[in-house]
Amino acid sequence: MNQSVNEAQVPALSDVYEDYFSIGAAVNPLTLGTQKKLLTKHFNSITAENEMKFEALQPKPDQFTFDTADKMVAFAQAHDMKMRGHTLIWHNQTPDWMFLQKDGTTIDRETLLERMKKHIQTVMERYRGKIYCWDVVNEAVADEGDAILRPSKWTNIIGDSFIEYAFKYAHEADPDALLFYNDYNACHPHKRDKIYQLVKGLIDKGVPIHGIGLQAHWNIVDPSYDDIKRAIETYASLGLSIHFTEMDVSVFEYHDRRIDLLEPTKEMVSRQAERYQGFFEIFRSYADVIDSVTFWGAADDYTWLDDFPVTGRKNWPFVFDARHQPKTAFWNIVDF
Ligand code: HAH
Repeated sequence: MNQSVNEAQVPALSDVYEDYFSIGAAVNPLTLGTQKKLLTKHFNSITAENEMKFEALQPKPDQFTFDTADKMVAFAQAHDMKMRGHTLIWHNQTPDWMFLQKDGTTIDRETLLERMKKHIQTVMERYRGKIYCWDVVNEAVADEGDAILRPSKWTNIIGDSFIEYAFKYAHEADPDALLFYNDYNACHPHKRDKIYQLVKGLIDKGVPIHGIGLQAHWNIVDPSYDDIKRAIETYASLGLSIHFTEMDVSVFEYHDRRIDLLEPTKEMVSRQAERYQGFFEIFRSYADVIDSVTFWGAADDYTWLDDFPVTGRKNWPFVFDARHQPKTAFWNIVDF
């Protein structure tokens, strides 16, 4: 086994970035235990990976299940961490009952708006003062084509205005919470321009929105540094706060579907380290508009990418390895 570095010589990531932005990690009930030491040392913000999604908080009509989410909020409070809320309205991980009447037919617009309002109110009021910002709407923009929004049950039943209602209800439920629109591939020019148009439209209508969340599920080649800078500048021109909400850097290019590796190649590790350095250089240079950078996990022993886009394929996307030791990528982002 490799030797561990002397813990005292490893600076805390959130201390290094104290004057720039908060440093977050997505957590779940497993990692809150297995990664506790790492989390409390290096991170000053957490996000629940799955436990605050619709299906987790209201699996059945009017039956709210807050136990696990409450424990996560308590963890954040006990360790003096901020907490981001993820996520209120999304086309995934939302139970079917939400869109159906008792007889199994689709509900009408007014009923869906009422249900939306009730969910947002119940969840946000419970965590008022404890969750400082929410991804109110997640991934509503279409990847391809000219249409801005992806078709979903939300657009089908309510229409495109479902987004305005979600933000309005969220603002009513907790006027102090910062409200975000969150999406992936937000640096790709085509999608970036659509997200910009969507959010600009909301602002022009007076919809309460305070920030844009860029998920940052990136890899060793994509997106380009230029596209990231352009995206930050484009979104910042709207006068909103920018959060990188779900950062990980896959060692595989998106179309690389090989499953033979038991560990990343030397080349993958060094390209990843170089990419992390480039990303954080950009983040630091735009720190006036970036308020938070959250990793979608913390260390290589656990990542959703072990099942995406290839089920059961190990990935190593973070700056800490599976033994929670700093990788070259870590040193590249703390030495500047
Ligand atoms: C994210 N989708 C979700 O926001 C998050 O809630 C989930 O835990 C993991 C990833 C990302 C995504 C993607 O990168 C490509 C296609 C669909 C979804």
